Amino acid sequence: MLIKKSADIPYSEITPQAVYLNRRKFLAGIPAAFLAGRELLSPSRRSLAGTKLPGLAKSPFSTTEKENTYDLVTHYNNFYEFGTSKDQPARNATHFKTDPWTVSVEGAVAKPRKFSMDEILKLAPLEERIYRHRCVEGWSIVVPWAGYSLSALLNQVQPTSKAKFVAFESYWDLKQMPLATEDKAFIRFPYVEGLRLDEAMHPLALLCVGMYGETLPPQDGAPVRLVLPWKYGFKSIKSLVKIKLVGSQPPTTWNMATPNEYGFYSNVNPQVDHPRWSQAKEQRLPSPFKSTPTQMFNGYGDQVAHLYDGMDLKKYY
Ligand SMILES: Nc1nc2c(c(=O)[nH]1)N[C@H]1C(S)=C(S)[C@@H](COP(=O)(O)O)O[C@H]1N2
Ligand SMILES: [Mo]
Repeated sequence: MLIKKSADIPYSEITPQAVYLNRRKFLAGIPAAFLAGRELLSPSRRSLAGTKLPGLAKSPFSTTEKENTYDLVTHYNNFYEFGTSKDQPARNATHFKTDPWTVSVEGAVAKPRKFSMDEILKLAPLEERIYRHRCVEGWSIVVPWAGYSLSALLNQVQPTSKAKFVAFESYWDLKQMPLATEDKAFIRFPYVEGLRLDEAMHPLALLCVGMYGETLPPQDGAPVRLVLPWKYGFKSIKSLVKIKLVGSQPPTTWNMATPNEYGFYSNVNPQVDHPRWSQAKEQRLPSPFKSTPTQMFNGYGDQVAHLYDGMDLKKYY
């Protein structure tokens, strides 16, 4: 297999240092209340969702494919905490409280700590990354996300040699998410996901704080989520509250629910079918047809294929 190791581009080369420093200075000058407080802004025509994230750097990882509209991306969601149908999260998450918010990063690390949302926003320069996003159900979209590589956050806490995997956990509160029970949603809560440490450190793995140049709307995983473009969408865990570096493979929500259908790796693979449907083609929304060929690793193979060298991807699905 021919592999171009774009994964080895150092972070400093992706974003020029000047942009990084300006960004820090810029964000430092904005009061936390402004960054967090959507009430202070006049409502945009995109509902009341976001606060602008100015000065986003361009990313070499962006696709040039046509972006889906904000309206589609925010009204066709999987976020089972707010209901299991595609239109429910947009309606049920409207009042989701995402301020104050902290993300705890703990486990096999030298410097465990909690990060406030304000600290997360200032940790590294925010980039716009236009990624293909492929749901295991068969549909796909193209979204301009905002954030930076997850590795920037993980490096802050200094993973120890015991850290081999990373476990992620979503926010869960029955008062705000009355539909988030196993009997109503068929999965267990809190929603948990996991990656091998080298996958989590891959520069494509995005710690995402926004989309379409604004902070994330609740239905898309506010205030902070993962986006892993080479994996099926369910790996891209929303509304993150905990990240734990661990020594062995952590449990993951969809694998616990249906282990024969959803594995730990869940790399997009047109040659490995879901037991109940083919994965060879996808429905690129808003097209009503499942007519777009699905690409290996969702088209990110040049970047990520080396992570799986020597692995039987039918076995490690
Ligand atoms: N906490 C949580 N994260 C989640 C989900 C969920 O139900 N709960 N759904 C996943 C699935 S199946 C997909 S396809 C993507 C959808 O992200 P989007 O709605 O922003 O397109 O979120 C993923 N992250
Ligand atoms: Mo999904």
